Amino acid sequence: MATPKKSTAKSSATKKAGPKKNPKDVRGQGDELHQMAGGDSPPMTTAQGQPVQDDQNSLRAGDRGPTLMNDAHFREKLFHFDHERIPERVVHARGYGAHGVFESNGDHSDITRASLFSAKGKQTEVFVRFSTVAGNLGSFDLARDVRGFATKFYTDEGNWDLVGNNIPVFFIQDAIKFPDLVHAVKEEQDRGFPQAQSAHDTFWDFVGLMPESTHMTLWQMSDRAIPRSFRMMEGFGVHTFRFLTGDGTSRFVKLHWKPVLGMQSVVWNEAVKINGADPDFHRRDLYDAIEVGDFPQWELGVQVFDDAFADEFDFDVLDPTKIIPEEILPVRVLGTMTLNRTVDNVFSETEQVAFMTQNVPPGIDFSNDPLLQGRNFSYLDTQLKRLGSTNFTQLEVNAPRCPVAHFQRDGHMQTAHQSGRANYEPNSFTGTDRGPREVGDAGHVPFAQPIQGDTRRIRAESFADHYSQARQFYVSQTPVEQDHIVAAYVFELGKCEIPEIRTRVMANLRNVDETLAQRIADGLGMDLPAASPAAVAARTDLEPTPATSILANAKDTFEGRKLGILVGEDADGAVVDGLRSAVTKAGGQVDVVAIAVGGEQLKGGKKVVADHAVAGGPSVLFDAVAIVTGDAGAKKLADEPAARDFLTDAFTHFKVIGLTTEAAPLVSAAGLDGKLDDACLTLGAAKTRAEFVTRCAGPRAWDRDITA
Ligand code: HDE
Repeated sequence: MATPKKSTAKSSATKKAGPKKNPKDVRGQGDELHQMAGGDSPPMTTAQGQPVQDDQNSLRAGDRGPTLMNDAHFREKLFHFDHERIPERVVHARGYGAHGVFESNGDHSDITRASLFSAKGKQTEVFVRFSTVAGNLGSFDLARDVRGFATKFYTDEGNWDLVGNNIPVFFIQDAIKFPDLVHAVKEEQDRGFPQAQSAHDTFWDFVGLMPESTHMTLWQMSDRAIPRSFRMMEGFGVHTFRFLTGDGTSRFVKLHWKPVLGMQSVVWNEAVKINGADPDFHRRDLYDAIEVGDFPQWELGVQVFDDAFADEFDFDVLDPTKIIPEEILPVRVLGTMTLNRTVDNVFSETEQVAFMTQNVPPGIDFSNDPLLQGRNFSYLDTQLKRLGSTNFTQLEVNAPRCPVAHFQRDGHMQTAHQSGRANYEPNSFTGTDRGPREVGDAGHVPFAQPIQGDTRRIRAESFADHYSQARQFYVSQTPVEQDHIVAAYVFELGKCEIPEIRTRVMANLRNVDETLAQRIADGLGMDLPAASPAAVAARTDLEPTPATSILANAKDTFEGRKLGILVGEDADGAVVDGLRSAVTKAGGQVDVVAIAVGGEQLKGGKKVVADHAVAGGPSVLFDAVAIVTGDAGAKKLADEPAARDFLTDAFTHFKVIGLTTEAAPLVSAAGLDGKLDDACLTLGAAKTRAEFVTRCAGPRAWDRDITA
């Protein structure tokens, strides 16, 4: 039995009261470590402002006695810690936010009186939160999922929340089905998995039984659901909204965000590996871009139309499972948003930001889209549940930047100084005692819509066509994108354990496109079932809409993208430096990867510092790669499994690859002898480096033969 240590400190209970220094031996190494950490510190206080004597040791009765309940600092510290978590969002739990500014490109008062669009150059502060839908807060960024794209505009006539997605249509037509949809896609209740995945029985069970989901499911199986970066995805308001002018004229609008960098996505196998290598890939990308001053930008635009135009379509513009092709109705750009500031504190800002579709300033109003109407009802509840007080609008990230004046009072965590005598209206006081008054037509005047009809639970017949636009989307994709859609269905349905669920989805897909259905069935190794009954057969005469394709609209640029240079021993430093400057000139970034993160010895003895060890910096983290090595380094790289994977993955992910001639042993070890194509460029003199970077700006090598 161990002998109890003898106490060296005397009991303070018998001593005179007064400030006392802790004996050094009680703090152990604490003091020294703190000194090593260095730096000037402000005095630590409790939340009540009292200076803290000791933050290392709780208050004890005697040297080895029990902890005392009158240690207010300890009690407060643990109390606060125990309450740190608030409920995560039911959907869109995993998100990342940033601040920025929206600038109007002109006076758009011909379509809306919304003040943020009233003059060229007018700036409005914004906060944006991007998110995945299904995964929990701690899930990974590259899940195959819809991305939320929610923007809060702090306009001078109150906040406008544009709570959109990166896919222009939705799974359901009526808000009453939203809880069912979300239950189906989230982890299954009897097992608690899978997380952040639609590839499971309950999701496909639900959508297989809901033909209205088919259109969105096609988008979700497309590369839109695995974006390369938040900075490279479009955003959509999804619903039809209304814009109102000063004279009360109403027009319908569909809202669009267009990324200035153009659209880019990753391939599925890459997404799967990114999730392992860097689960925070998207948030890191956004954070890094803003921190280096490479501010992401989007143009905000609208498709504007009136009732007569809406009536020309077979479908209903109130149906959120439909788009209006941009080829038929082009997007009118209203201005540009720039994200230029990362958050200071993720909890206070990104977690506590409260978006609500019903937040609209004068000049913006709603249509009768039943999904939008349901959302307008729902979002307020969520905020109360999550933020715990009706005063959530007073949190800095949610507070309007324009003056706020009303007679709403009190409540938990009220921080506003609501002074003056009258807290009701009407009142006969004057001056500061009187309080605010309504402003009539200067306020938010809702669109005066005549309403008639019987009270019924109905789905309008104009909402019945579930397949025409699904088909239109599929045929509008490039062959490469169609391949990806097929592969995604094969992957997802392959994860379903109940064959009938798979069969039902396939029966729906036959209504979309026979070739699509056949290709998926072949991939799954199953026979095609009979088509499910369709209320309205898919129209085959709709013109394709190439605006929905990512690849058909990709920009020829390396801006905002990243080259990974795998450097081997004895590499030519001039090639590394030359690539770095060429990429920087093209607006991209470079990360150096080496066998060890400490870096690599270059020819001539200089050392290059690495950003990643190759085992932690696989090629999936980069848009294009270069292998720059000397002979000795090439042999070492060839022996290193992670270096071989670096090259084979880049090759099978269709990436542009640059190689110095010395890299040949790695090429052989990666099994690529005789397979390098014209997107694999030899690196050497400045000219070859420039050609390589130009090629990197182009598309991936989609025609590459990646079969063994
Ligand atoms: Fe949401 N949605 N939603 N949603 N949604 C939420 O609100 C809801 C829908 C969207 O970054 C929740 O604050 C209902 C469509 C985004 O904070 C919740 C219905 C679209 C975000 C909620 C929908 C969206 C949310 C969860 C059907 C695309 C993240 C936490 C009627 C146009 C916002 C929260 C952020 C968040 C309800 C459908 C987009 C539960 C009831 C359609 C981007 O209130």
